[in-house]
Amino acid sequence: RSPTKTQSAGLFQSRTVCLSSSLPGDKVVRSTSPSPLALTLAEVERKNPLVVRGGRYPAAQTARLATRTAVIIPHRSREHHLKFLLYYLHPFLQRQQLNYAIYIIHQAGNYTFNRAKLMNVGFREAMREEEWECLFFHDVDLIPEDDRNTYTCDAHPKHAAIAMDKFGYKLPYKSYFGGVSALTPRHYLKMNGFPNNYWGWGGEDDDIGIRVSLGGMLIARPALNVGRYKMIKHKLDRGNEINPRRFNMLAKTRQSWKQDGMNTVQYKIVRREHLPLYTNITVDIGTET
Ligand code: BGN
Repeated sequence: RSPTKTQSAGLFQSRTVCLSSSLPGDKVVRSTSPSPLALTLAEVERKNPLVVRGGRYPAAQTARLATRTAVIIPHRSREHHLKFLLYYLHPFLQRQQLNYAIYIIHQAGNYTFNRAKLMNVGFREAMREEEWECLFFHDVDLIPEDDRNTYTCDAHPKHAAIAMDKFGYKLPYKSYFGGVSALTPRHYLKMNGFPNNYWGWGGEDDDIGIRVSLGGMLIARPALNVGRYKMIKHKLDRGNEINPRRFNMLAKTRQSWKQDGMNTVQYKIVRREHLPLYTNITVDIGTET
């Protein structure tokens, strides 16, 4: 198959689409499907008849050869974004003939959001279900634009979201490791997973980037014209306020990474649901200590 551009640009092209329905000044979208405000999960299900319970695609024809990739998506109160991501991601992953599953790691309660800790939960809970070869740690609001951006792992941890529209399709800074990254279980354990103590917005992705090098690894990246993503516009969420401690914490990663990460993560699973389009794991990750 020759690689092609995905259709993901279509939804956003040539008009301003404000996907957060609560924002004032929403433009009414008249043309083409899907209409951002009308898209339903049932519609996404209808378009993906080969996806089975838990949001899995067994890639039957090539099952023995296909890479087994788990996509881990931390989430809270972004149902609208999730719907769009699933709309694009399922067909995208199927075109790549992967043996995949999508895991939504839902933070229970109202305490400040903790993206990196939710990733640690996702890693452990996904690996409990299957021996995944590659894990994609994926923000809910990023839509891949190019089919050549394969959701498989490299010899080193891969930073996939290197060209986001909001940063003018280039890296905002050289060591940036946010948005979407891909690690094998071996990579993940080598760097003791992700930090558990970043509550609120900012810094955790920089910490993860530092851990990659502390774990003796490099950062792999796709080409700039391949690692392209559209970000669904939104405001800073309530419950995900900017973390004022992030500068101090980042200065100490070198001292703290071995005592904080996969070897210390604590949580309680509230619910595990194998829904038609994804596995939903609701988790109580506690609060800041
Ligand atoms: C950086 C943030 C990242 C964020 C990117 C892109 C910090 C730590 C202080 C040096 N890092 O500034 O977390 O992903 O911007 O928005 O705030």
